[in-house]
Amino acid sequence: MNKGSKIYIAGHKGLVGSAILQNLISKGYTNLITRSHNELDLIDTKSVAKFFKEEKPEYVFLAAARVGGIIANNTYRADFIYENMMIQNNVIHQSYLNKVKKLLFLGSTCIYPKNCLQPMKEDYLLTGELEYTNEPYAIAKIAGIKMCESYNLQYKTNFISVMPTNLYGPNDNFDLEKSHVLPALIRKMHLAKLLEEKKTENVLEDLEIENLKDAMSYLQSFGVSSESVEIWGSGKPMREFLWSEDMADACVFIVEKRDFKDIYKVKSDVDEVKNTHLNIGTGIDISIKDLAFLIKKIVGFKGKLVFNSNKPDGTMKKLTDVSKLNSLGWKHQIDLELGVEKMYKWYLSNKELNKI
Ligand code: GFB
Repeated sequence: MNKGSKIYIAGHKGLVGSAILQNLISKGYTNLITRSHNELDLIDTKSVAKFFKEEKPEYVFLAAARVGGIIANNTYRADFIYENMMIQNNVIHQSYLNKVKKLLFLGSTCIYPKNCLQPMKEDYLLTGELEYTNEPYAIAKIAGIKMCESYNLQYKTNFISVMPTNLYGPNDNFDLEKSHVLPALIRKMHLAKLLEEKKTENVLEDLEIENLKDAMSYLQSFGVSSESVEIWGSGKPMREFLWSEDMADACVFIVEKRDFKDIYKVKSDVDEVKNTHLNIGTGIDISIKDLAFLIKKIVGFKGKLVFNSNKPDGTMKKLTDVSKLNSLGWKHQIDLELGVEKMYKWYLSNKELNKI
């Protein structure tokens, strides 16, 4: 990939896509193509085919996906499987037809079995039952890995699948119902702190609700008050978190410097080729309870944390084995405490972007 190569970033407004775009700009890449959802609906096969035929990108970062936290995955099960399968089928197949030199497909570590051996090595894919709450999303992402793998084997393409652990960072989704745990807890504790400090004007502004009564009943439905914040589940699940800009750095590093054959070495023609994807993470995890107390400290909320076991825990532990990634020459930079501080600062200066 050279600085003038034509590079398409699918999903450039999302958490990882926006970080990949910024990373490429900062490294001096000049020929970057993006399309908003309104300009190009990636679910629409004909529009995607037309776009690839006209633009002929040389490199593709496939960061467009329907994503969300545990409740969103469990509630919109049909949307998660349909939209993700359509997006990846369209973009991967058109990348093959239009001779894209290298494609990076982004998945998620929820592809691994619910009771997977820990830390999770790439080879543990499809060795057990999946976690129920995100099974449709995981099946779609597994199909994406298998599609890249199969195209590489049959058509000699250079499509690489990377499986990031739980990500957080600028442009994250802070919706209290649909978001992932880290942005949700930052926002909940921030709102509780505002209530604690009796700054009701700021609460209304944050929620974009005019009437205080409506705002209070909305917050109550999420267990947010001046005295306490509700944490879903038991607090016992362990999660690993990676700063999205680190993730973007890993993605650009891989596309710049590594090929499919570096990540997976085919030994002979009769070799069974599988598990050719690459984990991306820090290799360090934390319990949801400890994460909640860390966020509480950074946000400065003084009240109580209440654990609600009527909400799902999801997978109890999903820690990535990052030895393959480290052996390729990449390691994360931002540790969790610094990341949460950066994330809270980003939230405070970008609140107008957050919708309830
Ligand atoms: O981040 P999260 O929604 O996703 O939840 P998953 C992680 C853990 O945090 C779960 C707990 O045990 C939640 O019950 N949690 C506590 C909360 N309070 C909250 C809260 O206010 N909001 C949220 N969202 N969680 C998703 C998958 O799983 O992670 C996707 O569903 C994907 O498929 C993604 O893999 C990265 O880590 O459980």
